[in-house]
Amino acid sequence: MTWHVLGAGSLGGLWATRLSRAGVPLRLILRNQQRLADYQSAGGLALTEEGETSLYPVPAELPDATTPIRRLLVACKAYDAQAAVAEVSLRLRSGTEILLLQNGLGSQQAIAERWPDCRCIFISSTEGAYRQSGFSIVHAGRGQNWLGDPMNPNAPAWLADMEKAQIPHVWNRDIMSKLWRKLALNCAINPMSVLHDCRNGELLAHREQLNSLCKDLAHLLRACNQTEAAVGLEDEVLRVIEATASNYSSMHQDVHNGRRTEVSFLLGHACRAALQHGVEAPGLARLLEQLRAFLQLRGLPTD
Ligand code: NAD
Ligand code: KPL
Repeated sequence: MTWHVLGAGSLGGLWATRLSRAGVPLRLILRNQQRLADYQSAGGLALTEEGETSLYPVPAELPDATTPIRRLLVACKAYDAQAAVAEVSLRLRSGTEILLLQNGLGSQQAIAERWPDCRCIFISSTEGAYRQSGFSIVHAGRGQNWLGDPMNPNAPAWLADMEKAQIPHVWNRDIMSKLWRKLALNCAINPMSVLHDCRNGELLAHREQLNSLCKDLAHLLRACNQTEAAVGLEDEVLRVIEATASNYSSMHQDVHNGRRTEVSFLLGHACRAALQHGVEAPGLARLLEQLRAFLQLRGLPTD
């Protein structure tokens, strides 16, 4: 069955090139005629891995093509994902599988609710990729992809395509726990790295604030029935900070490059969940307020 990849950016490109070289049938869906023309002049997607670059002429089309879509990988940012799926909604069929490769939470649930006849698979990824230019992607860091369906624990047969394409993956029967845990790590690390304008390692100078944020986050996770995701949270936050000490967090990189952040699906989502569950999380609320003020001052969207 053909895969359609919506969002030919860093991670979408990384998946598409590996599927393509494994001979898996796939098509890219590009935003508009201009982007399609640019893609055609580039001759395909270029992937650089360990210093070697190869070109993959993956066929591409526009959202309004008329062929049905049975398997759709959505690799847009969380704030673009729902609108992107809406652009191809006439092509979706009952039972179409939508693979949602977004960081944070909120965008996946919105899509699953809006297209209830599709099977939505949520993905949490720690792979690293960035775009060097238009359609040139660099595979920057090895990682893992956890996939799961909160409504159906059965693993789909097409994981064999991912195996063939050597895309690291694990089927996870409790994907919500994985996504909440990652969200909590991102809430503890990313906003502070932006506000202190520092690399992850330098956050160790703010142990008290990290400790109080982790308490709020663990309390919130338990209130959201995510008890397992709360276990040992602070220890893991410290481990991640040490392991990524010399890196800038993804949110720091977004701000530094003047790009919109995914705040609404990370700390924003945590604060909305706290309100919904009546959880007192003053440290999280203050951090969100400070982050939004900081983004506004730099002319960046606060949602
Ligand atoms: P990206 O900005 O590199 O790519 C997103 C692509 O989606 C862009 O090419 C954009 O043009 C396209 N797009 C947006 N709206 C579209 C539409 N309506 N139709 C067609 N295309 C559309 O983003 P990314 O870095 O690949 O991130 C995708 C998600 O994966 C994010 O939630 C991010 O947090 C997460 N993530 C990224 C990495 C990474 O290393 N890049 C790692 C882990 C998680
Ligand atoms: O995922 C991350 C990010 O930068 O987005 C880490 C490295 C875990 C920091 O939160």
